[in-house]
Amino acid sequence: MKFKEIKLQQVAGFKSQWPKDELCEIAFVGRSNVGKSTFINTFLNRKNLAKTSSKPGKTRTINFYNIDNKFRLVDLPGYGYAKVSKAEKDKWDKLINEYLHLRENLKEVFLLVDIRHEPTDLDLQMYEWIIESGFTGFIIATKYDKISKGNLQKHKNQIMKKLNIEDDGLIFVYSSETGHNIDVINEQVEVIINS
Ligand SMILES: Nc1nc2c(ncn2[C@@H]2O[C@H](COP(=O)(O)OP(=O)(O)OP(=O)(O)O)[C@@H](O)[C@H]2O)c(=O)[nH]1
Ligand SMILES: [Mg+2]
Repeated sequence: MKFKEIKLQQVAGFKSQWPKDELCEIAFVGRSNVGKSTFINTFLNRKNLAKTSSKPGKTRTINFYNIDNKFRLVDLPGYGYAKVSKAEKDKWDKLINEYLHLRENLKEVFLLVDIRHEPTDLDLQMYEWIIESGFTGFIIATKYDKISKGNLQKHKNQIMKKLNIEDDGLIFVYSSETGHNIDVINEQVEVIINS
């Protein structure tokens, strides 16, 4: 699937700011700094569309990217960032949870995890919610360029074990540096929006 017109349609700090049309949406969730915003940039082949940072806690609003008026990709704040005030953390958690629980346009949710690390309890909690809510349970394991290829299975196993995943076809190993698997994810997204 090729993309022509991509725009940041809406930045929402409140529910009242969510787009009101009926386009379907695919959301990306995960810990702060896992690479959600970077994924959106590389996936859409637009370098600085979504703001990214080497420091966690960059995305603080819900950002809706409109693709050819056909569907939207949704970038959310991350969770699990320890060095942020309780008030700020509560605000982000509310934004994330409200969106995930109430958004009728939401068609699929991808959970991003850093391939180097064992998923956290918060990741597990999020993944269980994703499955219970009837979403497929796709995982994007980011930063593949940071491990040696020989260790791939070990890292995949670590993710599968922690998140109780049996089908490793649900895991897309990914790198924004090399674009590894970007075409496969593109095809999957196309299937989702046409389903
Ligand atoms: N090497 C490498 N770095 C990556 C990859 N994906 C993201 N990064 C880096 O990880 C850092 C965090 O990326 P972001 O996209 O801002 O992460 P985020 O999940 O949006 O973070 P929050 O907005 O804070 O929740 C940045 O320095 C990115 O360049 C990847 O696949 N490989
Ligand atoms: Mg971000």
